[in-house]
Amino acid sequence: MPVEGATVPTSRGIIEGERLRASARATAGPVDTQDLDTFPGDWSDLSQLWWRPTRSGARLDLTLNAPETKTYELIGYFTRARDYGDIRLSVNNRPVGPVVKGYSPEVVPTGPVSFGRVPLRSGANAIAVEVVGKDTRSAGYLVGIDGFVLKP
Ligand SMILES: [Ca+2]
Repeated sequence: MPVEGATVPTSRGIIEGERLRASARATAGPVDTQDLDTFPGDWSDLSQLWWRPTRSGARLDLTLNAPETKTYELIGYFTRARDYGDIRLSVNNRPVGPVVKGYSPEVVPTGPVSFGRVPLRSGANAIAVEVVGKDTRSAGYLVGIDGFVLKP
């Protein structure tokens, strides 16, 4: 946990990945939240949704709430590390690009990844995260989701 009184950077308007845990359903692997305050990096609220599947093809279903029915730019913030996999997202059963490459020799935030403009409905929308492979250097298929931003 962050030190009380310390400034925890929280990205403006972000839907924190770690707060999507209650709605998260995975076909394989545990889904937890992970504090990232021991790593040097700019994660929102210094915490992420941490999914640990062990193979390609595993899928994580999340519910993302949109304030109104309209087209938003969907932006995701993820984590890279030496044992992370590559993922593809689908929004309401429609695949969106790009594939997010998870491998890095160090634990680092990806920064913003845009999935383009996607039509969302007011309230619950289905976000599926599928592991589609990994870098040959990666030791695993882990996935870290810092958060999402819906840009009107
Ligand atoms: Ca976060």
